[in-house]
Amino acid sequence: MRTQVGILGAGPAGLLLAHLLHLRGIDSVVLERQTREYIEKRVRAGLLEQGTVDLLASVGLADRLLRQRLVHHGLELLFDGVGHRIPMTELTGRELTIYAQHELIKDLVAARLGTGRPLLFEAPATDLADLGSTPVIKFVHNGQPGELHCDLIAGCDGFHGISRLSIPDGAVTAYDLEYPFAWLGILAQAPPSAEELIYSAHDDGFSLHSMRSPDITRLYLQVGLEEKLEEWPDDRIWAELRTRLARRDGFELADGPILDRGITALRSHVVDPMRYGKLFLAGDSAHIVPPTGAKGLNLAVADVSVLAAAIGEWYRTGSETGLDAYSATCLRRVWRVQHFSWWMTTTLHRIPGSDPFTRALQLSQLRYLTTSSAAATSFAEMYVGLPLSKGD
Ligand code: RFL
Ligand code: PHB
Repeated sequence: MRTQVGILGAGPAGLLLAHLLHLRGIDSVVLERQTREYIEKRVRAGLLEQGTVDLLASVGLADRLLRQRLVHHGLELLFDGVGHRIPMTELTGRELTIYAQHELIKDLVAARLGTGRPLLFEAPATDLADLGSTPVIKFVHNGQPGELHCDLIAGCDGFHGISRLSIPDGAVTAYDLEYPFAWLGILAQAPPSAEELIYSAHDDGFSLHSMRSPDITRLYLQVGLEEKLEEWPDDRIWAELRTRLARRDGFELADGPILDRGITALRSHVVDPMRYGKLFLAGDSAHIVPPTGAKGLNLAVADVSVLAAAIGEWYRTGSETGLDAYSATCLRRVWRVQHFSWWMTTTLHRIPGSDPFTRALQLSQLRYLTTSSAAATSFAEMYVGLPLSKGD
């Protein structure tokens, strides 16, 4: 098989890139390790920046999203039993969208299949070769080994993919930070108990009230790194959520059947540069942020908008300027977002083993954020998302 751009992974990065390239008349093949059913059900992100939504709408991918999304104009920071609203739209002029990642994946898969161009499921890439000259992706499909010859490879295969691992030792620098806690996330058949997101910095640990629709709540609890789902029966989850979301003005957390549950470790990770020869990394394969700032999917979208423009320029004019600038352009945004995600994480979580001084600093920072409009505006600017770079 031969194509112009070989794309590893049918997550948001890979599928959106395929679409943006198609609109530029560039051919691609998308290889996905999992089944279609699996990726269309995988519960993950929920919060999209306005820049992400605007981009999706501008390329015809947001029809269902714009009909079904929930629009938010603020969020609440809860500490010391009191909730403080940050009016995001008032401070920035931008709004936030709640729309489940797996719904977006369904829209992106449908758009790709609608073009008639290849998207192979259960087709894991197993090896990348000749990355400096004429790249080849080795993969398996229907039990048969295959080879995909291409001009360029887009490694959109997430943190556990093979692209990043195919780069020889020493060719890139990896920055990595692991946090001493994890998130237990549930999806519940229950109406949201508040109209907006609530980020709670409770003494017992962080928790987050989010949602997917008027009937479905998404909730998270900070848990220990070693904890297992079996240690968290439903009653314990709800009791802990009630404790951590409690407030002096009274708050009734609606509960209901738990539809999905999972534990995710938190990490920060950056690969620099996001390129090796003809292999370009995008999304989670190049960087991971802890979910506290809700940035991972949005960063993946920002990467591929830059990459699609650079690849388009290369095919159109032969100029490598955009391709050469790809990594540095993306990494400027990535590091800003890394800082924001790390800062939100370390401000809102209980740091195991930390002293009262650390806790006092956290609370002081939260009081500052919720009483100074300058501090709140800076926070809001990052939370709603930086504009996508020009020329995307
Ligand atoms: P993905 O989504 O991981 O997709 C990679 C795809 O590559 C496939 N793959 C392979 N395919 C072929 N051959 C191989 N060898 C392969 N190896 C892997 C995988 O099966 C997969 O389908 O990466 P991508 O596209 O870069 O997208 C990144 C986002 O999925 C991720 O950053 C977000 O989910 C992060 N995230 C959030 N981001 C937000 O912007 N807003 C949020 O509110 C938000 N909340 C979250 C989150 C992530 C979470 N978890 C579970 C990590 C909440 C949580 C709990
Ligand atoms: C979610 O709805 O899944 C979500 C929202 C905000 C976050 C993280 C996850 O910061």
